[in-house]
Amino acid sequence: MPTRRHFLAGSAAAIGLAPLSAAPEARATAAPAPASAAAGTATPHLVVILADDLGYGDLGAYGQQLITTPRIDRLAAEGLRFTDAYSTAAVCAPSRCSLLTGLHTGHSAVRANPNGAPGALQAGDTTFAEVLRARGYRTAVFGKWGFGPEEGDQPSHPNSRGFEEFYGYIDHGHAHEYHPQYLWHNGAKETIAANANGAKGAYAPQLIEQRALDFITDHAAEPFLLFLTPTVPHAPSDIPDVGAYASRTWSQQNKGHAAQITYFDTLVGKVTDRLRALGIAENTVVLVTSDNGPHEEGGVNPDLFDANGPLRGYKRNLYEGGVRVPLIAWSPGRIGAGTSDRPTPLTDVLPTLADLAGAPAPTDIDGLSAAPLLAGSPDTARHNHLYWYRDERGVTSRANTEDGGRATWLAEAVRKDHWKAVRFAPVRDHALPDAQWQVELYDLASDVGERHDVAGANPSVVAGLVTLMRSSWTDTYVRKPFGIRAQVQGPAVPGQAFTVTATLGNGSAKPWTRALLALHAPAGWQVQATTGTGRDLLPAGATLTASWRVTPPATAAAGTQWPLSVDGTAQSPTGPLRYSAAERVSTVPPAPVADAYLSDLPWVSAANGWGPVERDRSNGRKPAGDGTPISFGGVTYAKGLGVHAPSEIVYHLGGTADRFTALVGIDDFSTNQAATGAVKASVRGDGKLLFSSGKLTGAGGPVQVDVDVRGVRLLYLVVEDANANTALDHTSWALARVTVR
Ligand SMILES: [Ca+2]
Ligand SMILES: [Ca+2]
Ligand SMILES: [Ca+2]
Repeated sequence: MPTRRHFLAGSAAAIGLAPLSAAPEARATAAPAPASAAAGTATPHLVVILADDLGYGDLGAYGQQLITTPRIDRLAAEGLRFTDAYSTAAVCAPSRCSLLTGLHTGHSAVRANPNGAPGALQAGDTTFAEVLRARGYRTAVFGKWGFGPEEGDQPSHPNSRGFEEFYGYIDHGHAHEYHPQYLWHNGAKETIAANANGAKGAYAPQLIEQRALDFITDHAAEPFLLFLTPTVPHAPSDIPDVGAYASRTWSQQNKGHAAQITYFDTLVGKVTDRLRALGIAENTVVLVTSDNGPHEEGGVNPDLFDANGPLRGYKRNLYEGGVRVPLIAWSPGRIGAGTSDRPTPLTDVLPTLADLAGAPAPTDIDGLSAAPLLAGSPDTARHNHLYWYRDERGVTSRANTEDGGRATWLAEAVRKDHWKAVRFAPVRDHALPDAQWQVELYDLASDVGERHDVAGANPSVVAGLVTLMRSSWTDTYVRKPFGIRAQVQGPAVPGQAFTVTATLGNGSAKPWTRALLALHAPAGWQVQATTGTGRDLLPAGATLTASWRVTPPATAAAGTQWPLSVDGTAQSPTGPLRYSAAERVSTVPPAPVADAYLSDLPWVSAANGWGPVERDRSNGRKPAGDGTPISFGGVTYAKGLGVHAPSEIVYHLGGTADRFTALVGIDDFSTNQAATGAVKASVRGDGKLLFSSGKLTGAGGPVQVDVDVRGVRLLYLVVEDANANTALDHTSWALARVTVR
């Protein structure tokens, strides 16, 4: 169905709408910042700087002897240094998902690095940017995003997840290039000419740094969130100049690695220098941390630098060295100097930022606010326990040695007080009975290096921690509605109504008042609410749902995408809120005025299970335009549509057509490979079933379609799998054609 569901906060999505055709009125509905947040000196600027693979022992403030990090060391001396901070995973993608959403790896959407398909944030994920945007924060992420797909305008893109501005890498693998051919700016690729043809003319961390510093300057007068995620010191150890390390006797990789860490330190210093130069440092909170433990990739030797300090393990291990990370909270006007040993996972970042900003946060997250601790209060909530889950295919030698050769095994860990349990499953199945897992227990109070497994002497402690592992992991974690979610029942037929539905969810802990939903459509479109759109009181956990009938004028341009936006506003105990969902609807193309093959007409929408729908050829493989001629039993057809289950193509007939005819079946492209393909084809008119093929197979041959479509406005050609196996479901609608009276 041409139905799109988005879930996002703030007017961030307005950026994604930029290339749309004329509809300036709707574009102008981008949410203004709520007045109280925009004006407030009480509302701090927020900066989160995330290093990539920076180990617990990589900073001078955490004991580093060989690499100099004077700027961060100074922040650590002036601010709050955490000795027991943790990433929620030992590799990039799951760690970053948890940081953004406040869910640990037993609940989060992305629990592993990409393996085949990229991990993606979901429409129901609420990031800290979405939370802050609702209170009027200007939001940006610069650097590595790390969640696919590598496309603009999709739910896992930063612009769809609350960040108004993005510059950097969408894709996890692309982020391994320090001299990329392009970086993304919002929804578009920006070519980096200096790196064309393998040249190393522009160092990406420096391009990213410049955007970040510009963002601070541009938004110094309003509350902002800057999420800065440079790719250093991740492998490879590329850097234009190894600086002070040139004279060392180390390998070039180790020199480059040390220089990357010092570069990160300099970057943090430039950020704080900029904040001071603008006079806003006192009212800014800066967090500096890392996504996982130190790596040993690309020839880097973490042991040379004692990159994990006193801890056991590296990136990829659930032992402390893989997940315990530096964390420094600095704010000259708000945070006193000190050290905290509170076990603090990075899931706490979302609720902490929300607390600092006076923004409601979802109650169904795993993080707890550490804002009272930053303010010096002893009354900061503590976690009952911390949980980690690992499902990785990647392996490196030191990490594998520390894991006793189990680096690719499914693993879990729990820390409760001074106890730490780690367990490994010999089969990649979380449901494996507890007795088959290999479990270890360490007493961090006396053995922070996890060298003495005391599981045998403490069976009841082990049993208790294993119970916590079991209860912490959920296959699919169902979220409570938070913020706004909209659904458009398109397409839009000029002169006819379609339905838009939106829900505002108060997933926070406190009641909201004066909750209101408002739909904004292009000028000249009629919008008629068919339900109430407001509630005086929206209690914690409650939702407000509204529907509208929206009618484009009969003169609306055909075949055009139009923006729609829904605003959900309310008053929270800490101030006004505005959540916005940006949607699009397409007006249908013109109806046919003469007999035509469908492959010669523009469609309304086309969904397909394997690459795009092909015109006048079979589906072929995944790329566009690679299909062989449409063919059944050796007979070829010059006209038609090549698809692969599951597929749905929608055409606008506008009530002008008479008959639809086609020959539908499993294409020879499939049959010539194997007898696996089996599908069911159907034709619907305005939602009414007009034709159903029964099971189609290569051996059974194609079926003739000949249906009366008089009065039908929207024609749906649907192909579904029919044997619980979508392999080789290449299906063709040969000679698909409408006749017009
Ligand atoms: Ca990393
Ligand atoms: Ca193809
Ligand atoms: Ca099938």
